[in-house]
Order: sequence, then C-alpha cells, then structure tokens
Amino acid sequence: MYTENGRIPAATAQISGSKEYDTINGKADFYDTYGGTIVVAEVQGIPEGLGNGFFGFHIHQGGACTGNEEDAFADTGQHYNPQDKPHPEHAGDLPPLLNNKGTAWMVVYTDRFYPEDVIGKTVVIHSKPDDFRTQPSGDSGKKIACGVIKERTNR
Ligand SMILES: [Cu+2]
Repeated sequence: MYTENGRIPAATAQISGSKEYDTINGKADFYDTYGGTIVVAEVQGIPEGLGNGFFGFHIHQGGACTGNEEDAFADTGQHYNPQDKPHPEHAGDLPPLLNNKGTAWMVVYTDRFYPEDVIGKTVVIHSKPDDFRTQPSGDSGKKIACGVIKERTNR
C-alpha cells in the first residue's frame, strides 16, 4: 500500500459497487499535503464487460451512497463544487481511473481542496470516461461505485 511519507491518510473512503456492479471494491485515501491533498485510489473487481478503458472519478457533494432503481447513487448529488464553477473546474473533479483487467490504481495531487473539506462527501466511479466538456458532469455515464469519505481518527 502506498503511504505518503509513511503518514496515515487524513480521510478514507471504502468504495463498493452498486447492486449491478457488486464485484467492485476498493478505497480512496486522502493525505493532507502542503497546499492541498494527495488522493490515492485503489479499486478491484471492475467487471470485464465494462472494458479496459477510463472511468469517470469525482467527489460528489452528497453524503450517502444511496439512490433508487434508476440511479443507484442518486443521493450523491452533483459534483463537489463550492465555488460554483463549470465542469471540469469543480473542486471535486479528478482524473478518470484507468482499468487494467479489473484493477485501477491512481495517485493524484490536487490543490482544489484539503481532506477536511471533503469529509462527509462521496467519491463516485462512473461507467464511462469523463469528456471534460459536457455539463454538468462530463457525460461520464452511470454511477457504478461509491464510497463515503470519512475522517481517520487514529492519526
Ligand atoms: Cu461523478
């Protein structure tokens, strides 16, 4: 497991797939870093049928991985966007995940938020790549996996 200079992440989200994509599991760690956050995402069990492509990955403002028949994670709401900017300038916009036969691993630095800003919000994985143009969320398709971002208290 990757650790940022041996430190423990300030926040973590355990990621699970929706009922339709229940093999997906993983986590996202948020490390407090000078000027922002290092996000480390590890995801396994992405079903073969979805292909070895890119999957939209964002922080959404809602605080629960619940939804309805049509949208399993509808309650995650819109992208985390405290400054009311267009996509892909939302604070919660991140690079898509790259799927490698079911596994994705990514590390990215962002200065758009600190870990404490996103505690209680959600990370969402989508079925399609983010096109970084279409409003409001990059035409990234269905929400296939989700995790609530929780503070790590054992620091
Ligand atoms: Cu999203």
